[in-house]
Amino acid sequence: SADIMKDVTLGFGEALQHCREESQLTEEKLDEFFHFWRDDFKFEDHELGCAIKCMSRHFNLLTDSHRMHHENTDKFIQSFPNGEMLSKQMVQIIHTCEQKFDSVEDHCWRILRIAECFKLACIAADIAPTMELLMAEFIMEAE
Ligand code: M21
Repeated sequence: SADIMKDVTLGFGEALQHCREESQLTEEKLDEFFHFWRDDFKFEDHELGCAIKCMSRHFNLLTDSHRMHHENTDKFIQSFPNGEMLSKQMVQIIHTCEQKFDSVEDHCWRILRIAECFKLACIAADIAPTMELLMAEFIMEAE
């Protein structure tokens, strides 16, 4: 399942180029989205939350109230090889994280907290991809 998450991360990360301008995220702050899974990745910048919001919207994964669109998110994850094995679990993790931070009114801040919560829950559930796996695939795609 680390392999599935690798594909979902790289697929989701493709929206980054569309969202740099809107989110005002500088190249240095997030040169590649797969750094999301690094141990030292920092969930500090408001713009990062805005970028993830924009990327989610790019794939139509948000409702009008900027919450996860369950059906679209499930379909998005299922669009990756073996995604159906992980889609229910991922949607559940994100939903649980959403509830935890529901009182945060600012969309970018709330989504940033949800993203951090999602990462930690994936590591705990042993479905996070390894950096080695992500790097190898990223380099292959670039070649
Ligand atoms: C699947 C690979 C990376 C995904 C990272 C971001 C996931 C963060 C989830 C935020 C969802 C926002 C929901 C809004 O309530």
